Amino acid sequence: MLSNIIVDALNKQIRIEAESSQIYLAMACWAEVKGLEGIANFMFKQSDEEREHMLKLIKFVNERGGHAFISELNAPEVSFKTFKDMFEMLFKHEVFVSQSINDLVHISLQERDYATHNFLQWYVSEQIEEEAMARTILDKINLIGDDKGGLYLFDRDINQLTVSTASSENPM
Ligand code: OFO
Repeated sequence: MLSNIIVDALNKQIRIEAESSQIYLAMACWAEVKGLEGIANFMFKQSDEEREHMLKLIKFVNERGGHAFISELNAPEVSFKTFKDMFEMLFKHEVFVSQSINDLVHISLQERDYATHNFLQWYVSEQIEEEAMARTILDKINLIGDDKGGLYLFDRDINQLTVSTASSENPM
């Protein structure tokens, strides 16, 4: 059985994951209308992943005697100056999410809720990988600079970059 403090904290994270999904969906749409097909597909996939993160939390809360709360969401940014700005925003957002997961882990320890603490370890590893991926992408973008040919190749190759490949090998 989850304490009220844990349920509230997990519900806060459910909202953050839902907002993450919307943020990446908005990025996908921006990229798609700019003709950046590869980046758009990558963002659509990211958005789906965030929804999965949200659903995993929802199931956990409901199955352990809590009630997952589906709330209103903050509207995401829908346009960006450059694709570099967009990926910088993605990176900052992932750092923010990691901080939020850390806070959640801290609360689970304070509450002596070791089952929730154990459940959250998946999110801890996931955030390490997501931050690593965002960093890898930013490094690539900095290498490209203003080179149009570089952007073409980046847009083509970003599809191959997944969370798991970013932290192990480098396919780009
Ligand atoms: Fe849910 O991992 Fe990104 O935000």
